[in-house]
This record gives sequence, structure tokens and C-alpha cells, in this order.
Amino acid sequence: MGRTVRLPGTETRDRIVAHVDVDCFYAACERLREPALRGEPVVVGMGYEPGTDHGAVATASYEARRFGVESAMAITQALELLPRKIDVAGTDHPVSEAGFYRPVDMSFYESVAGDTRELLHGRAETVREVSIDEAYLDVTGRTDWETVEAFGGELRAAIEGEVGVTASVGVAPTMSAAKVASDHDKPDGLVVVEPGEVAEFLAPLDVEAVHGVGPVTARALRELGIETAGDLAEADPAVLGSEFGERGRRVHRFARGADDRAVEPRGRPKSLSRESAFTEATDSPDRQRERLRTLAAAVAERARSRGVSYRTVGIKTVEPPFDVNTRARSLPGPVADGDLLAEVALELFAEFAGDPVRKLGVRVSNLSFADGEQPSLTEWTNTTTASDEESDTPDGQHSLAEYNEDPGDEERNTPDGQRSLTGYD
Ligand code: TTP
Ligand code: MG
Repeated sequence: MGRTVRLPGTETRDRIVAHVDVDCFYAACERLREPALRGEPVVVGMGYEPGTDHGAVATASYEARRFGVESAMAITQALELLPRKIDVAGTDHPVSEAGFYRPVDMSFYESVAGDTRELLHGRAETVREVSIDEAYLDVTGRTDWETVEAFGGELRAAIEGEVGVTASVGVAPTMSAAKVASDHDKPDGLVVVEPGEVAEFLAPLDVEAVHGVGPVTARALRELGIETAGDLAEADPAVLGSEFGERGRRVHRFARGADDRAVEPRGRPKSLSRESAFTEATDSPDRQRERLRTLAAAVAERARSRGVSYRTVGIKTVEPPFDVNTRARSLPGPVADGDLLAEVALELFAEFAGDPVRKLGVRVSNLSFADGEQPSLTEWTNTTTASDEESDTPDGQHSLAEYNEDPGDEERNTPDGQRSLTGYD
């Protein structure tokens, strides 16, 4: 793989970025401690109640995906798609459900994620952790374009050998292209996109593959006749800007291979949040409240596991198509109390209950850290700046947050919001 001719106006720097994303992460973790699940359809989710549409799929093994199971689907529906199995551990439902269902066990997944992170930090100059199973690595000083394929293969083998899960790796001169590359051959994939080839690599892909383009934006782009990444690269940035704001201009640059962001480590979070999209907008207050409770519990658990208490509780609602509302309330002092968090979130939501809602979010901010170290003003400011630069989040999920680099995350299907702790503003 020799270096190829550089397209003018595309990549500006010789950076080698690897994006690593574990394959069906929660399911992979379940298989790690229960090898009998290997090769089987496995559905991992939360809040499952047999016979109801309570409880949404967080992830499913690729075997289950082949039957049409996807994230955000009701667990009951997912299990019905699968071949009948008798094992329903983790539920009080005795027999005859389909597939293997395992309830989310965040603390175990966090420990596996910790092992993975440690390995990644040993193999890169800089690591930016994006979510529980995903990170960008700056490996410029560790390899070169002639040997990077072997480097990536070795990285994958190390993750599999030392952690016990498989990951897909994308290597490219930019972060946004590395992200698309890691997704391109999932699972178990390794895709290297060399400098000068980014726009060409992206061009034939569906526009939704472009980093930062979620399903909602993709639909709007298609209505403008923009079907592929190549169409997006050729679209008029002024039109994209007027239709989608800065996000439109950003995805246009990404589609052209232009992205000069450096891989930078994450700062201390300014907030912790979870959000979750409904498959279709819903105006059922019961479903809305149930989802908020699940999100509040997930945020509370994450805060607990990181030793974080919080003074401000916020919620976000997204009404179709992009109407974002946020409300927040500050408490007299910092707390780490999941029940209180849920209660405040539900109160804040009361004025929206029954409106059509396609996405909900719960966030805590004004954080205090158990290590006693309060973030300094400078840290706050820096975090804010970094986040603002990097996020303009299509469905607004991300700006001042822990994991804010994925402009596309906003639109990502985070049905039960379990995926990552993104912030929103
Ligand atoms: P992803 O990396 O998006 O998904 P995945 O690892 O399960 O599958 P793959 O990368 O092979 O496509 O998310 C990582 C974990 O986050 C996932 O295992 C479960 C959780 N998650 C949710 O809880 N809800 C969601 O909607 C999504 C997409 C993920
Ligand atoms: Mg993954």
C-alpha cells in the first residue's frame, strides 16, 4: 500500500488515527463470563417485562441481529424474532422465551471497558475515550502508513487475546474517517484508509455513514437528493449551512475528508447524561415517564460508579423533528441519590408529558468528585471550549459533556440510553 496522490483541499496533516469500537459490546461481555453464549443469539437490555413492550434492547449479538433484532427494539419483540430457547436467566419468566436474554450489568461492562482502555493506552500516544466501548487513538509515532495494517491487526489480536472481546478498527488520517472505517467491516473488521483516499473511500457510502449524520439528518438530506457521502461532498456548503447550520457545514467537510481535529484526551466531565430515542415519537405519558426513570437510573448509576455527586438535574426533550427543550433545577447541595434524581427529572418533565416526544435525556451537572478535587474554573472553561468546538450535535445531544466528540451521536439510536454518557445542551 504505497502512499497515493493527495486530493487537494482534503486532509491537511499526516496524522495516523485509529478508531476502535468493540463488537456488540454488552453481549461480548456477557459471553466473556458465560462462554456458552458464544455463537448464540444474545439480547442484552433493561427493564424487560415479558409480554409487554417494556424494556428496550441495548445491544444484540450479530447472530441475533441476523434475525432482525436491533437496538431500541422492545425486548419482547426481539425475543420473538429469535429461535426458541429455554434459557431466560435474569428474568422471572420460567421457560420458552426465544433467544438468550441477559439484563444489563453496567459494573461488569465497566470493568471490561477498563481493561480495554488500559490496553489501548499502552499502544497509542494519545487516547480519546468516546464511550464505554469506543476510542480514538493517535498512533502517528507508533507506526507508519506502510506498516499500519499489521499494527492494526496486532492491536485487534491483543484486544481479543488480553481482554477477550473482538473489536473493529478503522485507521485513517482523520478522526471522522477512522470512525467510519471501523464501522465499515464490522464485526471483526480492520479497514485502513490512506491519506488522499478518504473522500474516495467515503463517496459510495450511504450518506448516513458519514460521521455526524444520524438517521434524522440523513432523511432530511435524502429529501434534498443527497443519498451518498459523495453527493454530500459535492453539495453546496451554503445550502447545507442554511438547512442544518454549522452541523451541515461540518458533515460536508467530513464527507470531503477534511477534518483536522487532533486526538485529544477527554477532560473531566462537566456533566453526565443519558439520552434515548423512541423508535417512533410517542405521546404516551406513561412510556415517556418510564423512559425518564430508566435514564435517571442509568445516570445515577454512572455517577455512583465514578464517585460523582451533582447539584443540578436537567432534562431534555426532542419533539419532531428537531425541537429541543431543556429544563434544569439546582438543589441546595450536591447529592448522589437516584430516587431524588428521578423525582426531579419527572417534575421537570411534567410540562411536556403527553407532547409527542422522539427523544428524552436526563443530565446531572454541577458535579463534585469523590476524590475531593473540585474542577478548577480553568478546567471548567477548558472543558466547555473543547466541547463547544467539537460538538454541534445534530440532535443536540452533545455539547458540554463527557463524551462530546461525536456530532452524530445526537442522532444515534440510543433507545434505552444505555450506550454512552453524552452531554447535551
Ligand atoms: P455500540 O458500539 O454502538 O454497539 P455495540 O458495541 O453493541 O455493537 P457494534 O459496535 O458491534 O455495532 O454501543 C456500545 C454499547 O452501548 C452496546 O453494546 C450497548 C450500549 N448501547 C445501548 O445501550 N443502546 C443503544 O442504542 C446502543 C446503540 C448501544
Ligand atoms: Mg461497539
